[in-house]
Amino acid sequence: MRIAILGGDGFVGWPTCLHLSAQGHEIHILDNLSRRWIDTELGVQSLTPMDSIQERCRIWKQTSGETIHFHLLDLAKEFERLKQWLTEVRPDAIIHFAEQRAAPYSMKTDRHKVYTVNNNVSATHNLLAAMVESGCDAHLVHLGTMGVYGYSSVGAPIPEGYLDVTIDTPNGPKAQEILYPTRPGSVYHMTKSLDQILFQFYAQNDGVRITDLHQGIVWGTHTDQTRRHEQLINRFDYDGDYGTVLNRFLIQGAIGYPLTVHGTGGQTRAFIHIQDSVRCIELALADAPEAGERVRIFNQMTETHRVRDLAEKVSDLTGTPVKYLPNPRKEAAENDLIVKNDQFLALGLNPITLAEGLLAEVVDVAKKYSHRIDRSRVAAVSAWTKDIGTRVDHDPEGKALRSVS
Ligand code: USQ
Repeated sequence: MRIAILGGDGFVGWPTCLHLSAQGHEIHILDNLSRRWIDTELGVQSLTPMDSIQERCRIWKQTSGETIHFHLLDLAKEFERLKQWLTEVRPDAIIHFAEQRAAPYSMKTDRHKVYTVNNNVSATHNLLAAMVESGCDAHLVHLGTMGVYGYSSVGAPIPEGYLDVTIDTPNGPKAQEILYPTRPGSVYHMTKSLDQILFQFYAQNDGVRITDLHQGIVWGTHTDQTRRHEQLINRFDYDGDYGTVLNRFLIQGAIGYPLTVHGTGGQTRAFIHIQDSVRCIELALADAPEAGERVRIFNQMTETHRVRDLAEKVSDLTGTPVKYLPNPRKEAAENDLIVKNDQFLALGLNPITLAEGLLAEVVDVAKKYSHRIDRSRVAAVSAWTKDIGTRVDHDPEGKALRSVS
């Protein structure tokens, strides 16, 4: 297949490009490299030394013999160029990662909220409108998030996107299937909720074939392909805005920085290893819906864990203590979470779980590159509300945080 990977320079995008290229697909990355600019804005860098996208593609060609094409394009701002590109290249499938993906970054200031909404919603809508206008009938696979469901403790398993409900009508109760009601916990998660409505409309109105992957928190760093050459290494975020919880704990464990549990650590979240993430995308690609079908939604996760249990596990592995901190986020202190993921299991996913070996591999990577870590950027400083901001003002090492925000 000829596959366009939008946001193919990112944390899950890059290993996906390599995984699908290794299978013989023709890969085209479209990316505006905004993630690299955000590193510059925040004054942080990936834990792992990351080459330019052109250099990464050159090394992949040298290592595998396969070509990955790179196109510098801003989806949210360059609608006409996008339309022209789709008309000329006519991909069979499009994988859409090209959104600002960090919840803390999206809550940082009003400017970051506006940027996240403008960028994410425009990127998705431009893509859909351009696909229709250019007559591109590619299967669109979007990276959504488990966070669209919210984390209230209703107690029922979270279904894969749709909920069967009964509505009272004057003629008696009627059964209906609706999109699971969204309850986003950040501006970032809200944009993915808005994406769902855009997809529902374009699938129903124009017959666009869409799969939306509601992904959990990705952990790990290497995949089979990124291991093949030092310069194919994946990016790895540890800072308070872009680092995600398990990877952060593993890095903190590696450098002896007290593990930063927010609140009681009673938050339960869904997780998936990066190797499974790229495998799921491959499975979803091979199972495209027909034109006119409703959006196909998968829960892309393999297990759920409570934050404090993860911290204890990493603490046991590394000997670094756990520190319970005021939570910079507005979220339920404790929640349960049961998630259905039957569709990927039925398609043949054999989940990688939190094996000690894989946790230790991440700790080893973190130790290898620990000289690149700026300890002052580890603490999470982006507060969800102004009130919370005044309460969250010291990192686990006792330093004032406001001065570095
Ligand atoms: N947390 C800590 N300590 C930390 C960092 C986080 O206790 O040092 C807690 C947070 O308060 C939160 C939980 O861990 O309760 C998860 O935080 P996270 O930063 O790992 O994940 P989140 O903000 O939800 O976002 C990440 C990705 C996002 C993806 C989402 C999947 O950045 O792109 O969509 O995970 S999910 O969470 O399932 O919606």
